[in-house]
Amino acid sequence: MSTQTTARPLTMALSKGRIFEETLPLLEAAGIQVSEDPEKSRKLIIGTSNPNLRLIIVRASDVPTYVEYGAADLGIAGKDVLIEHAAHHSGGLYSPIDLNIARCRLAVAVKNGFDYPAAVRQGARLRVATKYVTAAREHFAAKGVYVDLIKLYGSMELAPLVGLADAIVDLVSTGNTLRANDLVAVEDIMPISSRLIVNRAALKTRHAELQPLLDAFEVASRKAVA
Ligand code: PRT
Ligand code: MG
Repeated sequence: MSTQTTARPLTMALSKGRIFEETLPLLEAAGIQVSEDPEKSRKLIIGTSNPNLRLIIVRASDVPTYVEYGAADLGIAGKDVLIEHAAHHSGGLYSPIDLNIARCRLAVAVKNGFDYPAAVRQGARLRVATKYVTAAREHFAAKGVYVDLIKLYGSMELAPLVGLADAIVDLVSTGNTLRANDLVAVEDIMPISSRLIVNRAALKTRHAELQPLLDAFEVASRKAVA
């Protein structure tokens, strides 16, 4: 068997913003510098100091798609994104490492003053707006609470304020967004962090190139938590 590497460098899919920012120190710990800042440059393919590694910049919710189809060999995505992706895809993804970055929690929130426990006790059918329909459906089903889920793509915080929904399921980190909109978190669903994901075929065909990178990420993410 040939030990030669394939012509295409390893390709890692990342989203701009918090995931990119929190991945930079992990890359640096692995001895990898990024050649451009995606917040400033408009480039979607970014080189690194490792000639066998390039980054592609995609929407957070598109990261699993690039990795599943093999257009990227690996990527970093939030558990929230992975849960929603898994509901519609059959699993060409391997998710070996919790990087413990971009941490937050998935929670149920309502307008200040809305008696959520009473609504649940009374068996009222709740209207819940969310981008995270799979996670929300599973949460309320496990509680035996009937909900009508309303799919939104962003700004969930607005829904209870204008009568679109009784509650939202959204990510909360500092809680500032909820407070600014007179909402309160009433139930935690799960803690969220970002995972390294790897294309299953690449894991076999490019194992020798991928393994040192996976090892470096594993070590760096453990240090980040300690
Ligand atoms: O922004 P875009 O529509 O392109 O996609 P995205 O919102 O999915 O991407 P991005 O970059 O905002 O988030 C990427 C990942 O970061 C998510 O998939 C989560 O896993 C993780 N993450 C961590 C968060 C947050 N913390 C977070 N606070 N993602 C979103 N938020 C939002 C939240 O939805 C709410 O609107 O920030 C607001 C609340 O923040 P606080 O600090 O006010 O509580
Ligand atoms: Mg966002």
